[in-house]
Amino acid sequence: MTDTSFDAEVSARAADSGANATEQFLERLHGASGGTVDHARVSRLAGRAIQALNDIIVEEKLTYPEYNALKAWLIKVGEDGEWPLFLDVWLEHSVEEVASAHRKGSKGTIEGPYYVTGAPVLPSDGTIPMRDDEPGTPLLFTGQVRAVDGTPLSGAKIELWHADDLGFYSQFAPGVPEWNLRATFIADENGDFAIHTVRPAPYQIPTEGACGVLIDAAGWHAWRPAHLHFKISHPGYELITTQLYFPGDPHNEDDIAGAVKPELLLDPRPAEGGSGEVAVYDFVLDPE
Ligand code: MBD
Ligand code: FE
Repeated sequence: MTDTSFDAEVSARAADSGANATEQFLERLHGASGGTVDHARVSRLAGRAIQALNDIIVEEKLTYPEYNALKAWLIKVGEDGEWPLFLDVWLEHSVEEVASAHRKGSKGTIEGPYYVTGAPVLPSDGTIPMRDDEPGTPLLFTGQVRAVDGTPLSGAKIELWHADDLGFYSQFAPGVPEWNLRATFIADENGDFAIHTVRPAPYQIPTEGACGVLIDAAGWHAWRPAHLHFKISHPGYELITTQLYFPGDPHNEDDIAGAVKPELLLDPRPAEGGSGEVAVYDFVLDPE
């Protein structure tokens, strides 16, 4: 394969990934009820956002070329389907901080753009769907789901999704089987689970679209540390959306999405007598 065809393939994947993230988001939003518009709230939030931008323009003496570059870039974000990516990378961490500030249980963090519903359902002890030759270090992830008062949460749902060893998410990169590295596990009567998967690689957000243009122009990097995504839920308890990370990843300190918290670092150990690694983590849910 020549360098050019490799670039073309990576580029196609980035564009698909943005379009799919936009489509997935809108599909899920249409399922949710609309509710009535609180005009006072909209006026306050939109008014403050517009004022903040006006203040920056005046304080920084924004030029017309800069204003036009901004306009062109905003148009491109939409064309590339990268609003979910942009918002989840640069703003969602603050939304999550506000939303989970009252919690006493396990820490959450951002969902990101690559969650989908309807993954295969597996028992408490199972192997996530993967290819026969799935690259990467085998990882056994075990733990318990319980309430803040210590009650084991029998039948809790553990939804897990993550990138493969090359940093690609199924349903967002072509050529990956539909449910690869995505599943919902059902905890046993003691809230316990044992999930077989592979360790994901550090992940570079797609750099071929508008977000990549911004990253390049600003001289930033595009990296997120390797991470596993989860949604943990049980009736009567607050759902936790979270991610877990691996110690020693150089991007734990400078995650482009600002989503790493010290409580979310795993402590993987070499598997005894087997290949790969074992990591243990318990999820503690707040009552509703
Ligand atoms: C990801 O995999 C991710 O988790 C986030 C937050 C943004 C882009 C890609
Ligand atoms: Fe991710």
